[in-house]
Amino acid sequence: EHPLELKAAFQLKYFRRSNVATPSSSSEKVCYELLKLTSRSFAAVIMELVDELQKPIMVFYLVLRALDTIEDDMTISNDVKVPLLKDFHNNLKKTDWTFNGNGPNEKDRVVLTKFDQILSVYHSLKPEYQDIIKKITREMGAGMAKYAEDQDFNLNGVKTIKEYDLYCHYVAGLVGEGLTKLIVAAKFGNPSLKDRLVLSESMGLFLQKTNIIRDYKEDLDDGRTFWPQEIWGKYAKNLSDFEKLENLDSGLFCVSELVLNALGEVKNSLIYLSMVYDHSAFNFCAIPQVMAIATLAEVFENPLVFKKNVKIRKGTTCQLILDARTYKGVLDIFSHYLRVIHHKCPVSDPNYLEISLKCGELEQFLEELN
Ligand code: RWZ
Repeated sequence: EHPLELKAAFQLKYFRRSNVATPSSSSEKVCYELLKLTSRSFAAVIMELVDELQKPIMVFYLVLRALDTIEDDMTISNDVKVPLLKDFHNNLKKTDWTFNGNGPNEKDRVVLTKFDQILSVYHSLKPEYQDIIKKITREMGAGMAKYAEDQDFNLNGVKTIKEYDLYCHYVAGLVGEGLTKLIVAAKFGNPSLKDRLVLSESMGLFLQKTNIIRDYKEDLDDGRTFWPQEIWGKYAKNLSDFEKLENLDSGLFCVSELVLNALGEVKNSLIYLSMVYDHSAFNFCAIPQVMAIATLAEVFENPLVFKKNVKIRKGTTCQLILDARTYKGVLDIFSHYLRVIHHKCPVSDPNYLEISLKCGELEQFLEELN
């Protein structure tokens, strides 16, 4: 038997909201501008959120974006970076903190040079929301500091699947946890979501793992890698071997196993989505998930993964956003792309049996919900 919410959510229709943000102060206006500058896609879904959640989630996003912009900047030495990351949550107690130490080419440096504007909006939020944002910022900053200091991680990347999940927890699972706590505090989701953080963890991990698979080439060119050695080590001696055409088959087998690993998060994500009541919050949560399953189907068996970051088509993205408005629409999207993956998998793939089993299991789970 499935939780009642699954049945209930299935019946609901979600409609897009027609009103837009009406900033009531100059700092709010600056924040909406920063949001648009740093992510057009995130800005669009955040703008559609109900008023109660719009500012908290916007501030949460901008604070994490600021943290991320420090972590990402290789022109900042570790002596400066590590304490900055560890103490970042303490800046939220201030009203005037800004940071001008990013390299001139850091594209999101403006989020830090105008951080006082973000602080002004942060302090206007309900204390409950401020606490959620601060706690996640503290944990993520600590996690980022840990990885910045980890010589082995910076030289060799992620070793085991367990380490892979832990890295994804810090950079994405925690985001899911914070969003869930904000959604539940605003009474727009089932209160038991707060006690089932494994569900929000899967929401974050599904997105992060998909990005990591897709970004192979870009990350390799930047001298980093997040693919876990426990997986790629079965298929190559060095991760860069997959770039060579003669290793294409083993590269694609490796992608299969990574996709199989990511599909492990799907069940929890679908249960999570059934527990989000508010239509705008549902959209906000569902859109990235449907984009992720479409991306997994796109990278699966796709040699271009080793040449560039494979993106889904613009038109596909638009259709996905429209279809993800209902829970049934989301289930149909997942059914479709799982079938695409299932069909693409060649019998010669060493993961063929497990992929078939996983896709079959998920297709059955989806059917039971229908
Ligand atoms: C909706 C419950 C959005 C979970 C994870 C989804 C995304 C990948 C990117 C959680 C600002 C975007 C840059 C947060 C730091 N993780 N993460 C539910 C979710 C935000 C910057 C980018 C991170 C980073």
